[in-house]
Amino acid sequence: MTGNIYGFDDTICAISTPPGVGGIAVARICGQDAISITDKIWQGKRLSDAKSHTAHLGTILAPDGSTLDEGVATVFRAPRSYTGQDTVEISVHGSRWIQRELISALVAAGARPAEPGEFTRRAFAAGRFDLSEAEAVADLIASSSKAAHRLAINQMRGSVSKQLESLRKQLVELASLLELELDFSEEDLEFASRTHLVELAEAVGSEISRLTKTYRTGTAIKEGIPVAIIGHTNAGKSSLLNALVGDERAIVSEIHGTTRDIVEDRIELGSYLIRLQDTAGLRQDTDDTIERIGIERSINAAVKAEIIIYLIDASSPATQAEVEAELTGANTERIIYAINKTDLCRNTPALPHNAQPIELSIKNATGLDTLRNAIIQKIEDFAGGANADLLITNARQAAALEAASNSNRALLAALRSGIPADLVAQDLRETLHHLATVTGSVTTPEILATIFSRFCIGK
Ligand SMILES: Nc1nc2c(ncn2[C@@H]2O[C@H](COP(=O)(O)OP(=O)(O)OP(=O)(O)O)[C@@H](O)[C@H]2O)c(=O)[nH]1
Ligand SMILES: [Mg+2]
Repeated sequence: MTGNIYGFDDTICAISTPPGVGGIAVARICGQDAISITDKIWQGKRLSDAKSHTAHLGTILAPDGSTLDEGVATVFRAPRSYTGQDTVEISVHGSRWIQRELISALVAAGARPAEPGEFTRRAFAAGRFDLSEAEAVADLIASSSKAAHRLAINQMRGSVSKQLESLRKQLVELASLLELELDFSEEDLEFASRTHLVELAEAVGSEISRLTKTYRTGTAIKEGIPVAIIGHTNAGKSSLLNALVGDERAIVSEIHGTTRDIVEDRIELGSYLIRLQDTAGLRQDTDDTIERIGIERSINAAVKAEIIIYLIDASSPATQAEVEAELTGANTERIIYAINKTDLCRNTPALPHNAQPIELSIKNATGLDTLRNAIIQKIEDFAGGANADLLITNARQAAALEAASNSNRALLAALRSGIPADLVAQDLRETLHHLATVTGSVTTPEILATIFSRFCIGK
């Protein structure tokens, strides 16, 4: 690759495996002198003579020339590497000392320690993938559940990019139809009917807003889906959190109003990472200021949660009116009703919409699997389906889509009002510009620096 403002001509090196001791550690060296620099610390087959995609056993020399380790060097020649540049990956024994000395030896031989995300930034600069795909690489590395992993892998393979490319094509078609109208405006000809243009812009607009709306679900899957346990005091909410987490995480007592603050823990359910929240019990008759603040927090948690588990004490059930009042504003499709302490009695209270509660006895550990499955099912209901693999999970992309959506709205208004084509074209260009920032075909060095600084060193 030739030099450019980012200085991609120098050779960088980093340990790409996690910091600390491991069975093996992998150092990555990348840049135009990657192979010759590695040869300086390498005894064995001369890597400069090695073919691309070949692995070689050899000895690695410390900066003072002594033997540091035996290891395997894999050679990737440009352009057939992750970054598109000459790259060597050296696997050594994973001691901290060896890792540190290996980097020192490479630096002494002429490489520079890599900045966070610098390998991926080079790959982006080489056109190996666009920005939304590069961001997915960071998500993939950070993914901690099957669902988050699947989303990231799909984005890395271009699910978002493909969708945007199809939108871009539709807008470009719209632009060319407008051009025609412009060229012949003198003759007062309208080549494409405005109705057709409006239809095109509407289709693009609804797809952009559909994508934008997936951001909430997308981030929930990526960062953990908030599930709040709500209910009256003493219903067994803290007991439920502890049972699902498998640990004595929250204080349990028979005293009403034990929990004052949100207690959160992460669990895996099915393919999803869940942020399970125990909350302060809801009750009217408390004068305790701290408890009232706690109750406000519970209501807030319920509003923000993707799923609410409303827990009822079978021995002292909440009335339907109370339940309805406490769940005002909550999305009814996201509520799971559960009735606890069924070991004491089996009253089934009337619930809003004739909902049937899940019967639990946390004391006897019954009903918990049914509850787990109900949670998974609720998530599948809103996050599953045909579009499950195409969700926006990145704030920068969501903001760009929001901006594209606004420009598209202005475009539609302009088209509908019948104003001249050259004025409409401006809104169209803006929409295209915002879409292009998602994939990075329009970008600035500052944006790139911010994005790639969030990566780990060595990626
Ligand atoms: N019999 C019976 N008792 C239970 C069951 N689950 C919880 N309890 C008891 O009910 C009491 C209240 O449990 P908690 O988990 O502290 O209730 P909570 O809903 O968190 O209460 P607050 O924090 O005050 O809102 C404790 O004494 C528990 O041992 C159950 O399934 N059966
Ligand atoms: Mg509690």
